[in-house]
Amino acid sequence: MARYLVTGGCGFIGSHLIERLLAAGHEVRVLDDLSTGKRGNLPDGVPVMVGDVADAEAVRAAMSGEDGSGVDGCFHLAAVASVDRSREAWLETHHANLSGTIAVFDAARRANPAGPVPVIYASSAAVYGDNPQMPLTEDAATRPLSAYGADKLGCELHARVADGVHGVPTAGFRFFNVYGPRQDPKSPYSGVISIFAGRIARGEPITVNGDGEQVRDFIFVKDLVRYLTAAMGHPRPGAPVYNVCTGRPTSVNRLAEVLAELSGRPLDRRHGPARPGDIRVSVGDPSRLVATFGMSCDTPLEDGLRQTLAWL
Ligand code: NAD
Ligand code: UD2
Repeated sequence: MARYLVTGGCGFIGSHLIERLLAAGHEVRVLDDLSTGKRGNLPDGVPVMVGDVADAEAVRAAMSGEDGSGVDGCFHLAAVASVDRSREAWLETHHANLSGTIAVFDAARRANPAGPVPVIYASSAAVYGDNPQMPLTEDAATRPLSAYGADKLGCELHARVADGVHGVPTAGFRFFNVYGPRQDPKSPYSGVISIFAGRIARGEPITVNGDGEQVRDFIFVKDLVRYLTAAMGHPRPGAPVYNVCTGRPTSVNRLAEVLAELSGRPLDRRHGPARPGDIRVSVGDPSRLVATFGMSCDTPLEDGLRQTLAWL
């Protein structure tokens, strides 16, 4: 059994990852500033250090632990996970999203007397920006449109430095649109599925931005965390990155219709203006993921949506 640090562990994806790590018998501790995460997302007894991932001292302390026990690896998920927020607070989100990642890589190289420990970190499909290739393979051109996407691309570049210069093994995962239980439906920065699911379940109207024919590749959170844990078991040289996606496109309109059908509620759909800079098509090619880890993201959208609605 191993001991891991999970940054951002009180958040949506982090809490599912921790559930899986604990079920496998691992020991976990968390560094989180509780800006969007909640302690209540985690079972009692998981130690949470409240601190900023961009604070190098806090990250070092979290990796070494109060008793100096160290860790066998780090899952790095802490970030301001919002494109909109990165527009409003450019420098502040940059600290969390890129400086925080460098702080994690830096601490990982000194985390153990035995040598650097692996870091599995969250990147994003936002690194592709407006690249219209469909589906997107990992070697498609990266051209981020947002500070969020630019910082995630920066994380991938620094992962190469971590690996090549400092011997820190890493794996980066370009998450496409993740959904599932515990994605906060009340946050204005939340994903479309949790916003629509919450509103439809309460009998409230939903607002579709633009014509609703933009498409996304929605991935169920419980599928995603299997790759993170698998990657920790098999660190690979060369700072690899992987799309985490299904390869299946779903339009925003279709999503709204399926959610209304599953919840047995009438659909009150209104159209608002298109979101500035909204990406039209974002669908990933999961071939590298499947070939490397031998499993695909197989939860059908309707099953994942049912589980999401049941949680509300
Ligand atoms: P989330 O907001 O639920 O989780 C992020 C966690 O990080 C929260 O617990 C928050 O309190 C914490 N955090 C934020 N800033 C911090 C800081 N400076 N120091 C310490 N902790 C901090 O979001 P999520 O959806 O669970 O995202 C997890 C990761 O996945 C992020 O890196 C995000 O960029 C990435 N990601 C998410 C999606 C998605 O669709 N949800 C898509 C692509 C990438
Ligand atoms: C997602 C991620 C982001 C980044 C990006 C990668 C979330 C919350 N954000 O951004 O972190 O990784 O993917 O490209 O998962 N929409 C509506 N009405 C609403 C809300 C959204 O029509 O009330 C539309 C929105 O305009 C967009 C689509 O739904 O076309 C998806 O929006 P989103 O905010 O869930 O995610 P996205 O793809 O912008």
